[in-house]
Amino acid sequence: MSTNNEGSTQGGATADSGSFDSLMRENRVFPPPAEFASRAWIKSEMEWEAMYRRSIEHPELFWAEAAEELSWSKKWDKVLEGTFPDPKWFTGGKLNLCYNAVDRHVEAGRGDKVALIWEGEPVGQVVKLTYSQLLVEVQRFANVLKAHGVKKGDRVAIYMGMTNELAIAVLACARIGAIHSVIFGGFAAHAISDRVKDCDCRVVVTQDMSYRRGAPIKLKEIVDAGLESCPDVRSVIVYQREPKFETPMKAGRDSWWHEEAAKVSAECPCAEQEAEDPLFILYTSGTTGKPKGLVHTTGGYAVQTYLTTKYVFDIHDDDIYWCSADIGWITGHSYVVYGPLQNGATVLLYEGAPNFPEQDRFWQIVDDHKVTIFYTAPTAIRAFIKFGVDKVRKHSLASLRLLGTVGEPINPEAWMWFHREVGHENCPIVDTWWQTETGGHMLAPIPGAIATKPGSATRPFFGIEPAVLTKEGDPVPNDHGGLLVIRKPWPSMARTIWGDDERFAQAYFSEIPGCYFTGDGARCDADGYYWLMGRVDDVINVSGHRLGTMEIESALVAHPKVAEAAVVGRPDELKGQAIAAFVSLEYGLDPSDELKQELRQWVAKEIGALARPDDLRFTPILPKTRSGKIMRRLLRELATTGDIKGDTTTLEDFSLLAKLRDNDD
Ligand code: 6R9
Repeated sequence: MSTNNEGSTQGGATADSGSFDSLMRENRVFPPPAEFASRAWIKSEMEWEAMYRRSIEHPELFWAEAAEELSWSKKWDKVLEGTFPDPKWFTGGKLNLCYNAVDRHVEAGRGDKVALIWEGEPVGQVVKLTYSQLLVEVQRFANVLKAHGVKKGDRVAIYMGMTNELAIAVLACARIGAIHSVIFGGFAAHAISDRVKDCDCRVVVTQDMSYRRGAPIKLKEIVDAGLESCPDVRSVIVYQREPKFETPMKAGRDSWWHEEAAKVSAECPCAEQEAEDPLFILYTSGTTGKPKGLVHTTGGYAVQTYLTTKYVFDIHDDDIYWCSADIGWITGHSYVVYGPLQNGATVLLYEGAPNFPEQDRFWQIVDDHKVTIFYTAPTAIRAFIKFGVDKVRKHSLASLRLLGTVGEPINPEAWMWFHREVGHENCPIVDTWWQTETGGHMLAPIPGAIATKPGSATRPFFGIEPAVLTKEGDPVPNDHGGLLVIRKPWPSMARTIWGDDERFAQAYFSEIPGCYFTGDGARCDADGYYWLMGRVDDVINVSGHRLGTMEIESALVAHPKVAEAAVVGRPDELKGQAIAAFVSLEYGLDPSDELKQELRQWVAKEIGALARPDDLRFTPILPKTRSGKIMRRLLRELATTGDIKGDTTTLEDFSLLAKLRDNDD
């Protein structure tokens, strides 16, 4: 394990716990519907087998053929050079990803096709942009960035809500070779300043506000608070989402997007990028307190996001594609923006919450826009189940032909509900396993070819060689749990952590020599299907969002009244995992309900509402081993079951056990 905390695994998915074997086995199998398969890119398991085998035996040929479906201004010399931790893909090749996502469709005469459909949260606010219109907007904004001094290789932070302009800002960066660093709009001011400083952004793009459950989220004001400690930021460009709100603007630093765009030309050539030039940085939680800025490069990322979108979503020209993830996460980067637009798809973006103004908002959107492909998170599905079946049954949903899930393991009940109530038993469900680090899908069924099993991410994508191993690196027999690793480099893998090659090598390639270590536990069944079992490190997954327990602990101990804190995940029916915090206060301070609320709120303010602890308990001291390590296993057990029955022999202070039990609320 990458952490030295005793018993630090989350969710019990360890290679040696034996707990896998007690899990119920899921035996249902759903073959691809015949009609779906008949018009799919890949029509049978036999066809898939042959392609998969070839992709593993001749990866360079396979990926070169995929790359040829995109536009390169100079062809690569070599498909793959080197290996973990530092492989290079398509070296010598030159391309521009914005050109591939936008221009080439216009040049091919498809400029009138709708590229983006934006649905605002207030009902009735819809803006559609064709590929030609998108091209104009992207060029204008690229010129705005240039006018603000942004050059190739510069980092641009983007903190926005779900708007067409967010996609435009991302594409404009790609167009001029600037490296975007999108910060999820739910993060707090502190998280913004950390990220802006870590990769030294001088320009920030934001918007005045965004709607969430009817309430305005004043994004610009959050940016202002974050930038108080970032004096190097010289320009803040603000998209005006809602003119009716007053937005504070700082003279000399802030400007309005629409005013700046009116001053520049609508033509901006694409910068020629080397295949290995960085495209973006995206921060994600790891096992330490500091989020990692994962760096993705251009060529390999373009190819794999293009190809996975084509085959896993079986995307065709007449599809209306909706991925409900925010662009602020990797899913939004790869499967709202780059993957579908490179395929020339029509992409729907929704600004707001699934339950606003009513709990059937998503289904209303599906029917209104005749969505054909719908990709969402298991946590959303579990919320829909809770809303009651009448909400979904009110709508036709007849346009849907494919469903997808991502972000966390899906429980078979939720899978079956999605299949029955949303898919009407004739839409394949693609459960896609992948990570910020992998850039694109790694395990996922090809829907016309691979039968699905509820709860399994099924088989590897082409060119991907997964394995389930013990901590020592030995293969684990079928149907036994172990650590999920990837044996060979793939094109869309992250290349490093911004400014810290060593941490990158250490975090992902030192655990099991020669392999990429995913941080996930899994088992593989006799049919070669993978079943994900959750994280095996100190990362917890709350509603499909990754959070490091150490990050939350650091936020807690930053509070003047907190002496020490430990955070663990516990199972939660709706969110997958919930956050349980154990806090010991500075000497002489008394616990109180007010303080409990204050600390929960403090974390929300420091990191963002998604990190607010669900439970917070005070304890005089934290349970530690004799060597001083926090016994998270005990805390997890306590948070999950309310008691401690497991092994406590290494506990340093046994009198603490009684106190911990007493404190159980
Ligand atoms: C794309 C994304 C990655 C972690 C990953 C795993 C979990 C994602 C999953 C899944 C089971 C799936 N995860 N997809 N677990 N089945 N289909 O979510 O990236 O935010 O980096 O999270 O999410 O634990 O390691 P990211």
